[in-house]
Amino acid sequence: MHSNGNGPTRTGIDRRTFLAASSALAATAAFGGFPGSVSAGNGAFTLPALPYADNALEPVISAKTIGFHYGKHHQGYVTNLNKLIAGGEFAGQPLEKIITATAGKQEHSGIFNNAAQVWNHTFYWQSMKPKGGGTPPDELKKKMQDSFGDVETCIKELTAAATSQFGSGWAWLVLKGDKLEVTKTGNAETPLTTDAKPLLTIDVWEHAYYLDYQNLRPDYVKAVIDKLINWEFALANMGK
Ligand code: MN3
Repeated sequence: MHSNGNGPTRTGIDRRTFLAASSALAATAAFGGFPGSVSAGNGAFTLPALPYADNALEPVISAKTIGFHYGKHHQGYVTNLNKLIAGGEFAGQPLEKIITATAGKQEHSGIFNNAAQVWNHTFYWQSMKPKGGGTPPDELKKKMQDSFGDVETCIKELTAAATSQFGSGWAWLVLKGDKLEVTKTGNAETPLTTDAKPLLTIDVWEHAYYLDYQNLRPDYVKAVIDKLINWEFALANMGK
């Protein structure tokens, strides 16, 4: 994909969209929990605020990528979901309930795909942070050692899952029973519909990295794990 640079018009629009979404959300105060309760008073879902500024993940992920990925793709899933559920049996239902109720049902595939993508992306933004990566906190480190032998093997498996997922999808660190596992899912699929509890995820759809890394998905995956991955978020999810 050819980029024509940071044209002021496009960047300006993306920033305004981002800021409008953030302030609208703050105004409704509807984002009480994570990440299921993202619906506003009228039952429609709103785009959850990013947990950091759109340039906070640079240079690993550019503000331009965040502008499209969050401002266009994530917003698009929210908008589509609202259209698809309006006036129907899923209107007003919590996001996680919609996902589990529609999973594997052909007649609801549109709702499932958009609902799961809303949830997966909110989870993905939380799975990274500026100055992330590094050594996991002790409790998570011990769990990695119990489950994989050592931290390095856990990271190696997560890297391999993210790199080898064929086509669009996600790599996940999950808790299954009392052990950690690494999994990968295609398209909008999510471990939420299984007995495994998601702890963190890496988006490996091309839109997550193509502007910054083009076809070099392994470079994106390595940089995210080394420099952005939010081990504290994974640990917090483990305890829930
Ligand atoms: Mn994505």
